[in-house]
Order: sequence, then structure tokens, then C-alpha cells
Amino acid sequence: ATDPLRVLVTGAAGQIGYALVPMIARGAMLGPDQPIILHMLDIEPAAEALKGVKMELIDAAFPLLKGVVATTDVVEACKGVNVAVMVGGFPRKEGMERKDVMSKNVSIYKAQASALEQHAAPDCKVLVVANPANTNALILKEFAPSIPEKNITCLTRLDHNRALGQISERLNVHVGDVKNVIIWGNHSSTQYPDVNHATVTTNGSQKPVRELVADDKWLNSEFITTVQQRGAAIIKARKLSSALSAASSACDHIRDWVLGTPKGTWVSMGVYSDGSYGIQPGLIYSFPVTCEKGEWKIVQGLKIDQFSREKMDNTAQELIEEKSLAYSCLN
Ligand code: NAX
Repeated sequence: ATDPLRVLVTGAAGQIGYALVPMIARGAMLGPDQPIILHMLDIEPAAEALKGVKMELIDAAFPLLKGVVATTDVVEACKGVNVAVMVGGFPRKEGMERKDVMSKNVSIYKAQASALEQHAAPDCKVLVVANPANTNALILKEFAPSIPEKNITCLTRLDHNRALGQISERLNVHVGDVKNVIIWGNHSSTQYPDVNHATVTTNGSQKPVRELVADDKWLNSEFITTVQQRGAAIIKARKLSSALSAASSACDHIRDWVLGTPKGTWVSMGVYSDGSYGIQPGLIYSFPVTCEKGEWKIVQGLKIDQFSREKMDNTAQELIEEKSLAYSCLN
């Protein structure tokens, strides 16, 4: 029998946590044959709610779920974890300054970085979901220097999946037949959803999305803003932010990272920039990646036109500013 893997979910009593933990326990993240021990962390005000989630996990009698740790102690939460999904954070509340939100999250991610560094399994893979996701991941990386930087990522797969969804709706094709969109940059409204290399499989052959949509005006404006603003549209409709789609895409992110991307397919992940595509090293930036044997690799050699270049640089610029804001909070 396979040994169980320990998966940490922080902020597990929250909305995304509530959608995410049953998905993990059903094998959506690490596969249908991989037993799981779930570690759930939240803070004291949510301790009772967290207990309730644990009760429900027990009641659901998941065959793959070999244990549940529900705690408000970050050290206990991080012990021996193989995968860490960081959903907990300080939300932006109305009227709050950007700097105040950043400052709260910097101190959370600094503390959790140290706990992971000291207590997680040495090869632990980290996915940061909580906003500002790229910059939280960067802080985590800075304060967990012994965790290899390639093990620290942030979630832009939701944006990626939203882009696939928009193309599939527009062309009236199944979303599984659309692939190789790219989300470049920050998980924020400056992200650049790029369809220049995306394809649709119809009747066994692959056609470029640009050719099939045949409406550059829509692709270069409305499509991009719809994907960028999708989070806000969900809030408007649901009076709550995206949760099931965020949880599902977090599973997709880890699953593809650990089990590999299908041949000929790439996905978007926020990863530590090595300078590819002229993006300043030292930022966590979303790139197209392929994964094999538990390692991601940035897709190289894609042609970048002037339109894309500007948008890729613009979102990099925002990340540079977030980084300096985050550093100014460290003192
Ligand atoms: P909720 O407010 O429902 O849940 C957050 C949970 O985190 C709460 O239970 C809270 O008590 C807990 N928490 C706060 N500080 C903590 C700490 N120091 N340690 C452990 N837990 C802590 O928010 P939810 O809707 O679940 O969203 C969670 C985060 O995901 C937010 O930061 C949100 O902005 C971000 N998102 C990121 C997305 C992405 O694609 N990267 C998309 C969805 C989502 O908006």
C-alpha cells in the first residue's frame, strides 16, 4: 500500500478551504490511489468552525482520508507536510490602505515560512492562494531559504481555467478541447491572458484559437478584461468571492505539478522568475510551464509580439512595486 501524503491547507475554515478539503480527500489533487492525511490550520477566532469542518470530514467517510489534524498551532500544522496549500491570509477590507493589507500578510507569510522551513518534509511543494498571491509567495520564499525556490509557487491556474472557459463558451466547444492559453504575470487585474498560442482540437486536428474566433477585436479587448475582471463578476453575482473554482484550480495546479502535464499541453503557474522572456529575476511571475516528474519548466521560445510585450511588462512592473511595498513592511 502507498504511504499517505500529508497535505496542509491554511485558512481551512474559510470559504475556499471548505470547498478544497473534500476535493483533496476524494483524490482530486494527488490522484485516486493516494491516501491523504489532511492538516488544517486556521486562527483562534475560527477554531470552532475548523472543528466543525473536521467533524464533517469524519462524517463524509472518505476512503482515502487516513487522518485529520485541525489546529491553530502553526508548528503542529506544518509537521511533516509534503504539500502546503496556503489559503489563509488577511483580506482586503473596505477603506483599508494597500500598505496595511500588505503589512498584515507579510507578517503572516514570514511566520509561516519559518514554520514550513523547520517542520515540513524537505521536498515540500508549496502553493500560495491567498492574495496578494505572488507577493505572499515571494515573502514565503525569502523567509524559507532552505526550501528550494522551485518548490514555491502561487495560483494563477484559476485565471488560466477562466480563459479556457471563455474561449470554450465563445466557440461553443468543450473546454477540454481548448488548451495552451497563458496567464502572464500577477494574479491581479493587470494579469495578461494570452491566446496567441492557444489551440482547439476539432475533428482530431488542432486549430489556432485566433483563426477559429476570427475576431481580433474581441480577443484583444473584451476577452482580456472578462478574464481579468472575472473575480469581481463572481463577487457581484454571489456576494462572495470565488470558492469552488479556486479550490478546483488549486487541485489542478498541484495535480499537474506532481503527476505531470499531458504531452503537448502547458499550464500557467506563478513561479520564481529566472529571467525568461525578459522578466526580471526575483519576482514570482506567472509563466506557461510544463511539468514532469514533480518539476515544472518554463515553456521556452514562444514568439512575443509588441502587444503582448507591453502587457507582460506592465504586470511585471506591478509586481516590482508590490515587492518594494512588501519590503517596506518588513521594518
Ligand atoms: P475566507 O476569508 O473565507 O477564508 C480565509 C481563512 O483564512 C479564514 O478562515 C481566516 O480565519 C483564515 N486565516 C486568516 N489568517 C490566517 C493565518 N494567519 N493563518 C491561518 N489561517 C488564517 O477567504 P477565502 O474566500 O477562502 O479566500 C482565501 C484567500 O484566497 C483570500 O486571500 C483570497 O483573496 C484568495 N483568493 C485567491 C485566488 C487566486 O486565484 N490566487 C482566487 C480566489 C481567492 O480570492
